[in-house]
Parts: sequence; structure tokens; C-alpha cells
Amino acid sequence: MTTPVSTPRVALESTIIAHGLPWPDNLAIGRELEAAVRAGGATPATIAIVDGVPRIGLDDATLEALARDGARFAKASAIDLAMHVARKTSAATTVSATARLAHDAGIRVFATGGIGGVHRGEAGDVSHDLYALATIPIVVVSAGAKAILDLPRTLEMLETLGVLVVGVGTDEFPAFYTRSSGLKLEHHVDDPAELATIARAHWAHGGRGILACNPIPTAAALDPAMIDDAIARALVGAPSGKRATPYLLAKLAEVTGGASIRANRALALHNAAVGACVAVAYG
Ligand code: PSU
Ligand code: MN
Repeated sequence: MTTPVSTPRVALESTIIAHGLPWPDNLAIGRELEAAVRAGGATPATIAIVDGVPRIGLDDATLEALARDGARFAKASAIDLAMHVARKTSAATTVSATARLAHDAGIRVFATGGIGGVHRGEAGDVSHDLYALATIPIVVVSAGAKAILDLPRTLEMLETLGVLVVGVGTDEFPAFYTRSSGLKLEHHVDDPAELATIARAHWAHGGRGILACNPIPTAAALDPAMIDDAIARALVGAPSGKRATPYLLAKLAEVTGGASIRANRALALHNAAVGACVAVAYG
């Protein structure tokens, strides 16, 4: 009898599926993200809370329920985990909640689309994702922070909180739908596998979250002027709080005629592939 060889795991989040992308694209993309991790020689673990149970890896029926009935799943940050567990309710996990559950399950690498950050405007809405990165030792592979945010303030806040931000094949903070924000990064790697060595060193010296910034592939990047204009239009009348990000992503999909969804898919798949590469190198 042969023992199945287990490969290193890469965490994937569920809020992007339940609240970030429309049905049925979200199910296809959720499956493709898992396939991209497998193609990279790692094991995907999509994370969500189902009837109060944190699940580290979903069966396909649960992934489909999450995609089809996204509205039936709350949007949980790390702050909300205990409420769902205690009350046996279901929730999709954001970057912060996914990082918490992944770390507690022994997973060291997590791939998403783009992290939350400092919202534009004067409301002072700052995603708990940033605090999670400041406190949880995990590598989060993302295309930077979502472009609907205030990117200069988000990058400053990452520094204040002590998050190690490393460009992957770029020396700029990516702008999610485009490769360039004009904001320079202090650190970059050309080979993502090097992030495994950096992570070990970071964690050996008291460091916590690492944000690996992997820009959208050139062929999938949107026109900067087009997406800037679309974001400005989407921001008009946007709600605040937890509904802000899902509303803005849905509005952008409408304003761009679906181009933002195609770009989101491409960048998230690219992050899943890089996440697998880092996890395999980390071992
Ligand atoms: N990346 C995507 N789409 C998403 C998200 C990330 O490509 O929908 C989600 C993540 O779960 C992230 C959340 O944690 O958006 C940020 O929400 P908020 O701004 O409310 O913290
Ligand atoms: Mn918020």
C-alpha cells in the first residue's frame, strides 16, 4: 500500500467567492484557484465557516453553496470568528479571518486577490486585514491592495504596522487592476521561491505578516485611465462599513462591462500559482 504524499498547503479565502464576484463566475474562479494551486504542486485549502465549524478546505458542494448563495454567508473578519463559532452560523472569511484560521491550522502561505486597506475619503475606514498582517506570521500573496482604496495611505499604514512588503518581479506597489501605482517598494524578489527563505528569516526575528505583491499579468491588466474613471464613478454613493468593498466591486463590474471581473480572475489565478511556488519552496 502506498501512502499518499501530502504536498504543502496554500490557503484561499472565501469572501472573494461569496461577496467579491458574481454567480456563476465566482464558482468557476473558485475551482480554478484550487486547480492553479494543485498545478503548482501544492494542496489548496479554501477556508470558510460552515454552521459554526471553521473549514480548512471545502468539498465541491460547499464551494458551490458559497458561490450560489453568497448572501446566506456573512462576511467574517478575524474579529467575528468567535460569534459564528458560538452561534453555529456560516460565514465567508475575509483576508484577516482566513489568515487567522490558516495560521492556526499550520498553513504558512495564503493567496488572495487584493487585500483590504485604507479606504478613500475621510471616514477613517481601515480594513482589519492590515492589523491581521501585522500580527499573524503568514505570507499573503496578493496583487497589492484593491484599487478602490487609498493606495498611498495603505502602503504607509503597512509600514507603520510592521508588515514586510515585498514586490514579486516588481519594485512598485501594484494597483490591483494595473501593474503600477507609482509607489516604490523598498524590497523585491525576482524568484518567488526566495520568499520562503525570507519568511523563515522574518519569523526567526520576531516578524509577522509578509505581503507579497504580485502584479496582474501584463496581458490581463486594464487600461489605467479607464479603470481610474470607473472607480471614480463607482465611488459615488458607495455605502460605508462591511458593505463598501462588495458594493464597489459589483459596481465596477457593471461600469466596466465585466472587464474588472476578468482582470480580478487573472490576477487571483496568478497569485494562486505564486502561492504554490512559495509553499513548495517553504516545504
Ligand atoms: N480580493 C479580491 N476580492 C475580494 C477580496 C479580496 O480580489 O472580494 C475581499 C477579501 O476578503 C478582503 C476583503 O479581506 O475583500 C476586504 O474587505 P474590507 O474592505 O471590508 O475589509
Ligand atoms: Mn472596513
